[in-house]
Amino acid sequence: MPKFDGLDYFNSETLLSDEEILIRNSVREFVSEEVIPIIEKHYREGTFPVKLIPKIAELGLLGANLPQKYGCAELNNVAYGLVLQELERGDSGIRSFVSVQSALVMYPIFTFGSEEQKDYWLPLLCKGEKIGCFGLTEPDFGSNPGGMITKAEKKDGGYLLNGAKMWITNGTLADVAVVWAKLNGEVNGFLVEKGTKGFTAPEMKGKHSLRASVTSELIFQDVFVPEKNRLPNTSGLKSALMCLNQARYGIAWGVVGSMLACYDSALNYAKSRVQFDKPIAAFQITQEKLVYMVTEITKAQLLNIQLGRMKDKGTLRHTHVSLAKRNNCEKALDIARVAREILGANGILDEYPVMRHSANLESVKTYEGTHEMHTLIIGEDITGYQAFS
Ligand code: TGC
Ligand code: FAD
Repeated sequence: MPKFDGLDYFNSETLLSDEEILIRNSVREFVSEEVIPIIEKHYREGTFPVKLIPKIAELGLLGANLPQKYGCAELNNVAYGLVLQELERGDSGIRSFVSVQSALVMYPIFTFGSEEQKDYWLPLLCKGEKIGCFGLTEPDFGSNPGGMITKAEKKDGGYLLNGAKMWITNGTLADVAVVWAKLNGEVNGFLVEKGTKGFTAPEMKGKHSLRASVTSELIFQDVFVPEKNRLPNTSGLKSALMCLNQARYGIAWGVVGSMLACYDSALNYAKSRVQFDKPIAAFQITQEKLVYMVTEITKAQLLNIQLGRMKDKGTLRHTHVSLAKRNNCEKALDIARVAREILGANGILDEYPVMRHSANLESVKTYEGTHEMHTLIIGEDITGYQAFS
């Protein structure tokens, strides 16, 4: 396979430190050598490549922006973003796995957990010895998680959990689920361990998107959760939404990886495919499509670096993350579709990564807040009018 050099039309590398470039390049190499050769087979078979988990952990990619105290790499947020960008060049399912483990399981334990919970879970999750999932969405409450009906009732020594979650990434694989449920009407976070009586996590089948990722239901029937497994520092729905900011941040970076994969495929194809005695790259309409891709990739790269620097400085607001997630997902999906056009009929084959990225991006544009929800979140921020209820 030819070496992947990425695209850097505006020399955005000059905005990165040597360490950030080194980290990006080592993940890029890992993806070229270990992910791309196997991913189509997993996608076709609808399986997640679990054998990559120890390698991902060994590279320090799980909870990579969390403290070294727990065994994590303690990267800054730009380096963390670059990791996710490179992983998603391989497949959104691989980035999703890492996003969920890092942003939606390790982050809430780190932020809302007790010292005992942090000391026990974070090192195991960082080493990939335990896998986690995040249960917020329910069959009847997707964009509006505040309406959730999953309920916790106080009992001696703990809580009784009843309800169901749906569309949960890593659910069936997970040793521990971060579950959001209402206790006396207020949303709280709980750690529900695999094997707990009354708790099941059947895998959902029939996906045309994110096929190399496990998506599950979580079902709770009188599940007893001991007091030590409640996240003590959560305060209402806002705590769950804080976790979403971390994951949305990772998605804003990740989808640039999909854009790069699609652009690279389309450019190479356009230069080598001859019609009417010319490479199709020599036709103006093809050039317009390639220029569109380069423009949107460049804008997203610059947006992400500023987003990351703001996150590191502590000046990032959740509405900034919404803007980046919304824009980058939409542009990534547009780029995937345009790349498919350039490849003509070949674009639908799994010999090329384009259709897989395109199908994946339908989920990525939907999860972690749909395009419409992010429009309304930003709309409220700039007008002061809340328009989603
Ligand atoms: P609302 O009244 O607006 O807000 C309640 C409180 O929370 C504050 N807030 C946030 N805080 C931090 N981060 C955010 N993103 C926040 N958004 C809101 C807000 O200021 C308020 O604070 P306070 O102090 O005034 O109490 O709440 P609402 O119930 O009206 O809902 C707001 C809405 C619709 C924006 C929110 O529910 C939402 O974002 N909905 C989208 C749902 C979503 O994104 N679900 C994602 C599920 S997880 C997932 O998809 C994982 S995919 C993983 C993978 O595989 O990669
Ligand atoms: P709905 O909320 O029913 O929305 C349907 C449509 O209506 C959308 O277009 C939406 O934008 C629009 N809509 C809704 N309300 C409004 C409004 N007020 N104004 C305008 N339009 C509106 N969730 C988790 O908790 N954990 C996970 O790990 C997880 N992983 C996922 C993995 C995959 C592959 C997928 C596809 C989803 C995953 N999700 C997960 C769920 C995801 O977060 C939800 O699908 C998402 O939040 C949207 O909810 P919904 O699908 O129920 O759509």
